[in-house]
Parts: sequence; structure tokens; C-alpha cells
Amino acid sequence: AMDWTSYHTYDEITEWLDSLATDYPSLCTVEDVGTSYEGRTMKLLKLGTGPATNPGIFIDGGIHAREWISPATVTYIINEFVQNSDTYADILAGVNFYIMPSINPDGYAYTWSNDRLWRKTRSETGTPGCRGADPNRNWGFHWMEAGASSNPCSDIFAGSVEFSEVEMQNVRDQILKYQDTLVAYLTFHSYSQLWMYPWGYTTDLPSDWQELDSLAQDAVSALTGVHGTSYDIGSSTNILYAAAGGSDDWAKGVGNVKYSYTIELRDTGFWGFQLPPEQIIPTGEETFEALKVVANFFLTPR
Ligand code: 0X9
Ligand code: ZN
Repeated sequence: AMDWTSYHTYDEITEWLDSLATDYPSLCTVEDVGTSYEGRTMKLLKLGTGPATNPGIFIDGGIHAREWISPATVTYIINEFVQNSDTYADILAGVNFYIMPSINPDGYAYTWSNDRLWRKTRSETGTPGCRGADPNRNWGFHWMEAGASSNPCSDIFAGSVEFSEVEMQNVRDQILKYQDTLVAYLTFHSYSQLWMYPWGYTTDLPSDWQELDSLAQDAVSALTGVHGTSYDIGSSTNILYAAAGGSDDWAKGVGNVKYSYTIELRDTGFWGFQLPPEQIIPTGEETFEALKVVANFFLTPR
């Protein structure tokens, strides 16, 4: 059974998603959206009670294999909505969530079986002993222009071509499928406690950055209000580093999703990627408050 007092394997997460669709058919559905390089099934959960024309929020987690708090937080969010659907009836009736908690299944499985700190996918590169591309350097918008490597042995290897990684093709195709309704794209990483918006390929800011900044400020205020956790806000190049080929830049630049955010969850480096499981619930609680602010922002007044 699922819980948020420990981390869970890819298979456990996948089976839990299927069980939700069986147990709460009026709230959510699950769809197979493709297969990973090593053959794992990738799933997307649709959550919401309103029409398909409602504003959509796309959420993913686990793009970097070792960032375990990300799938744990995304599943926490799903569970919170499903278990308290009466409390959140307005949100669920007014926006649709399209959620993929673990979009690098092979890498994630490898962090359980072989190397806890693996980051990339697990595809063959042609260089023996050097597998995988950085899935967050692989997206086809200003690909390879900054902070990415053409060396297959590098942890920031961008891939042989843009969208070389089948897992990112699968996520891209889902964003395109719901593109007409999507108002926000949230991708969860760790760590550093940052709420970032584009661009990641340049120090330039998008023309509408003040709107993205303003919503981020409101979301982070709510987050900090729960346990006092502090976050920095800004464009990813300006507050972290330049890195092209990220999913956030593609969602905004090609997918045309206005409010595109990369959220670096807890902590600021004491535990780093190996955040103790005791912090899953508090991280989930504060992140959920931030997500509610985002969702309420898009609720059609009625
Ligand atoms: O480098 C990354 O992909 C992200 N940081 S992490 O430590 N989780 O690897 C930040 C990505 C920010 N967005 C872009 N650079 N587009
Ligand atoms: Zn990451």
C-alpha cells in the first residue's frame, strides 16, 4: 500500500496510480502514454470533475532520477486532492490536472538498484560505460546553446539530437495533446528551494515575466506560511545557472504554456538529494499550499 513515510519504487507508484483510477473513477483516469527505453510503461493521471475545456495544469516529477522528493511530492499532491475531494471541490471542478509523477522511469529504477545518485536516463550512447542523456537538456528549444554537454559521459549530456530520449518524446506529446487548455506547467526537481521561471537558455527575461514572478511570489508566500521554509524566486538563468534544453523553456517557448515553472524542492544542501523520508509529508504539505494558490489563480469565477 502507498504511504508518505517512505519513498516508493516506480512499480509501486504506477500500481498506485492504476488503483486510484479504479477506486475514484469520477475524479480521475489513468492513461498509458508510452514506454521507456527499457520498456517501462509511462502513465498520466487526469484529475478533475469539470469539462475537458477547463484550464489545465500539467505537472511532472522525477525527470532527474536521484531527486526522490519530487515523485514523492507529486504523489502526495495527487493523494491530497483525491482523499479530500469535497474540500477541494471548487478547484477540481474548475481546473484539470494532467500529472506524470515519474517521467524518467529507467533512471529512477537505477537509483534503487545500482546508483542512488544517478541523474540521467539509461539509453545507450555509443560510448561504452557512458549511458543516458540529461532529460532536462534534451528538449527542443534553443537545444545545446548553454550549460549542456555533447559528451555522453557527462551528467549534462544533452543527447545526440533534441528529443533523442523516448521518455521526453512521450511527455512532450502529452503536453501537445492538452496544449489548447494548458495555462500552467510545473516540473518538480530537488534541491535548493527555488521557484523558477524561464528562461534557462539566456539571461533575458520573457516579456511577461512580471506576471510569472507575481504568481510565484503568491505561491511561495503560501508555501513559507506552512513550515517557514524559504524559497528564492527568479528566472532560472539568473538565480541558478544557464542551461538550455529544459522542459520549462520548451513548455513556454514551443508549447506556449504561459506560466511555466521549475520548482526545486527541499532542502538547501544538508541532505541534498537524499532527503530523509521524514521530510516527505512536510514538503508535501507546504508544496500543496503553493499549488492551491496556482490553481485558484486560474479558477473561472462563478
Ligand atoms: O539543471 C537542471 O536541470 C535543474 N536543476 S537540477 O539541480 N534539479 O538539475 C534546473 C533547471 C532550470 N531550468 C532550465 N535551465 N531550463
Ligand atoms: Zn533536477
